[in-house]
Amino acid sequence: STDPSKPGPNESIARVLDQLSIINKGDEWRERGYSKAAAALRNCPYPVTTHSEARELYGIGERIASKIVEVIQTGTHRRLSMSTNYEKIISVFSNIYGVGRSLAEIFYDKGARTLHDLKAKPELYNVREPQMLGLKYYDDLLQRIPRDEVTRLFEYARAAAAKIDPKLEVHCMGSYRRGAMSCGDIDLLVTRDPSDGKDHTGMIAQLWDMLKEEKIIAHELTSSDDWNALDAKYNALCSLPQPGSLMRRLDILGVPFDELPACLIYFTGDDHFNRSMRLKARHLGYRLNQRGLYKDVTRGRDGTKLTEGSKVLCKTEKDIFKLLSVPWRPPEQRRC
Ligand code: DCP
Ligand code: MG
Ligand code: MN
Repeated sequence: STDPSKPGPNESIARVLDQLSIINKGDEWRERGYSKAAAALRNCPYPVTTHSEARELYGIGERIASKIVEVIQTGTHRRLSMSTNYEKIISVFSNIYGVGRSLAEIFYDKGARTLHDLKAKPELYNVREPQMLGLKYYDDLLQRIPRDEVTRLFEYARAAAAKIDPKLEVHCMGSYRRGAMSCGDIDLLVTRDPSDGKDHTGMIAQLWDMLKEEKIIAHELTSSDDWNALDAKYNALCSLPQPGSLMRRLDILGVPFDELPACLIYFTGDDHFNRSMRLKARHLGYRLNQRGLYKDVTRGRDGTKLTEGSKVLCKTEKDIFKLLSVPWRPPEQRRC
């Protein structure tokens, strides 16, 4: 099928690379290499079948291209089939939403070996609420979300926002803004231009309540202490209101309007691109984070920050690229 909303033709290879990335957690270079390669494969609209086709993709080097060929030929990779039972179990546990490698190891050390063990005796293994949801929707949450479904969920959020205040802005960020055909979650940014004297205080909480009423948001995971803060942050599980829809992860981030340019860069990613932008800023004596670009930051000899510096006024993402002498890159090209 050529439907762009469906997961791409290299999805199964990308998944094996995801697994390799998880297995290599802690070995930052390998972990990142595999996740970059998985992303490159997901962005490739045609099926990759040979070493040279793999090599042509951005971010895939000699070594990973060979692995990809091996995955294509054997359906899995030697490192995976040889991986010990321990590694397999840790990998299954690490795939539970809200469980990192260290918690997976704790579950193992306490004697859990299967997802069923954790579900059957949550008290024994000290499984908490968010992880219980992760267990309940384990299969759903491992599925990528077709772009078209993200669009529909985004439309619900936009329609709700328009009812709250016509000037309330909702942007769909992350891999979606980068043009991905499928996304790991839905990332929404909420802000409002306060030049008419009104900001979005309290509006994210209203949006949240509306989406709960519409049965889009099914489970709240975490939220900020201050629901009314301009930078309130929420995590939830959501789904389309139609029966049979899969449960998806939703991130909502409120942003003070003056922080929008830096936050657009941050929340668009990808994380490798963000890291390179921050490094570039550092080399030029600036500091870039999700709140803004700062100048005159003084650092000690070991690189630790001595003063915060002062915020540089930026009205758009392009301003920040310009100040950092980085040629403009539209979101679709923000991959390193
Ligand atoms: N981000 C970051 N560093 C992190 C986590 C996130 O810079 N450790 C930024 C870049 C990401 C964006 O936030 O692109 C959204 O985070 P996601 O984890 O949702 O990642 P993506 O949306 O890029 O990919 P996915 O499709 O897997 O959700
Ligand atoms: Mg995302
Ligand atoms: Mn996210």
